[in-house]
Amino acid sequence: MSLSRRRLLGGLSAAGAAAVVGVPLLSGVRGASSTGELLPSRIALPRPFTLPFRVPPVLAPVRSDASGDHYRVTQRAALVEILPGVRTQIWGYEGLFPGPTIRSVRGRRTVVTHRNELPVPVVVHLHGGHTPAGQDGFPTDLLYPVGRPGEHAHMDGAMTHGSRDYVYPMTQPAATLWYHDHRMDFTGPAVWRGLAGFHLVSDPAEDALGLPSGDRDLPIMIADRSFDADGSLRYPSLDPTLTHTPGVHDPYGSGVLGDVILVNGVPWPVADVRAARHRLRLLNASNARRYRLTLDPPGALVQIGADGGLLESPIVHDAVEIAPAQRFDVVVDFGRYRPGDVVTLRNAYGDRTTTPVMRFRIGPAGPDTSRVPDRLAPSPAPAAPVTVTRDLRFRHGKVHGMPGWTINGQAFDPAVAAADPRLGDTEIWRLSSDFHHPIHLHLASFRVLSRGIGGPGAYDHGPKDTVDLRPAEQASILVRFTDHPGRYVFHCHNLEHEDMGMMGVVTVRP
Ligand SMILES: [Cu+2]
Repeated sequence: MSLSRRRLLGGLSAAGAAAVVGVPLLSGVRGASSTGELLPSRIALPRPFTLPFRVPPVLAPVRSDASGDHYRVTQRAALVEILPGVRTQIWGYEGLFPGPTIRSVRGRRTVVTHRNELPVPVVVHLHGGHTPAGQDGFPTDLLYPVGRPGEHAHMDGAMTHGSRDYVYPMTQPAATLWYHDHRMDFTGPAVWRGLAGFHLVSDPAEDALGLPSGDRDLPIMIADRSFDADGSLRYPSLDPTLTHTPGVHDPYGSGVLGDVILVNGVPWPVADVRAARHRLRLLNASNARRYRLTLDPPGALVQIGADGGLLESPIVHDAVEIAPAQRFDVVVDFGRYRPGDVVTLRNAYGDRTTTPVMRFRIGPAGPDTSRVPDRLAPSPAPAAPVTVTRDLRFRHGKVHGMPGWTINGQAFDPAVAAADPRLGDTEIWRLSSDFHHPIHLHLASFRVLSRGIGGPGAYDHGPKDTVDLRPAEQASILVRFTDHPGRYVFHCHNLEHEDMGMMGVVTVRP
């Protein structure tokens, strides 16, 4: 039986079971909120809201001069305490999960020297970066481990040993970006093990808005994970060395869902906050899980930014739906609560352990001069005439004779361009799906023009780099390719789908 039929039957039976036990059916024609299979933990889990929230450390530059800000990051394995009293080996940037946060200022060149002390090659992608092709982390541009040169380069890829610089011009507006591993065939397990961190871009225009800042500007990386009996991160790799055989055991080819919700690497943490406005930079760093985030007691999530930067005007939501890789910058006014109150961030798409996300404990009120102006960013420039319209179908299919995921029936081939826009051109891409596919385009942010026969959805506004396609859905995006010619990728950000073929090359012709 094919994976899709197995998955379809599994999804239907899960939906039926959900109806029987009274769990509300969620969006998606197949009755599930995420495409994937739950991988249960085999170890006792802590009670939610018992562990302290923490913000990843901000990385200090090793040098700042006229050439830009220079950083050094070593990728290595580390033993960390995620579950209380339990040691878990992670792979981390600087041995941390999440990795340290890098802060850039618009227009100031940022150079990050990555050193690979892991046992496998790595590729670093700055997700949302407007980056030259050679610096973008093409999936076969491998950085081999220190002292362990690869015997041969991957067909058609660049190759470096030990360490290399990634040079980012940062000619882009303020935004919440993130960096993560992007090696061909093995991105899912590498990110699951911890290779992900924030990269925040600021600019003077954003600074002048008066948004909550400093210790009231909180990056919030939400990622589900599962743990084995020995405390290790559990993941169903066919090849746990992550060197030869890509892919996961049946039935996880549709996506791996964990049962522990980590926020900045901490299971269901609790944060002490002042009774004042806070900016929450929500990032879904999960492999496959989608969330519908709400506050309990109910409260407004005022969206100010999307993947690629600020909205033109704030949008008030009572819930935010966030697919893998997406970012929503929201402002929450904890000043509406009384000191001593608790406010819980919940996932309406969760089930048992995946419903709670984190909790805020409201402390004393203090002076709060922050504001959320009605105008946040200028309107986007009027679109240039559209030169090409492309149809891209994201579907289950055979990949090298095995069940996998395809774009227009083709599995990823780094040597074949699935799209070849000309530099400067504006295109419309019509994307369609069978299951949930969060579609991410490198290099260029885009606008969602329509979803199905309607306009953009409630969560489609602003500059995006990842659009959340639900089952049997179609969306059109408007994208302009500027500044950088060369070879990039677009792909599903369900990382199991990406590793099993659902990626295409986009070559921007000069
Ligand atoms: Cu997908």
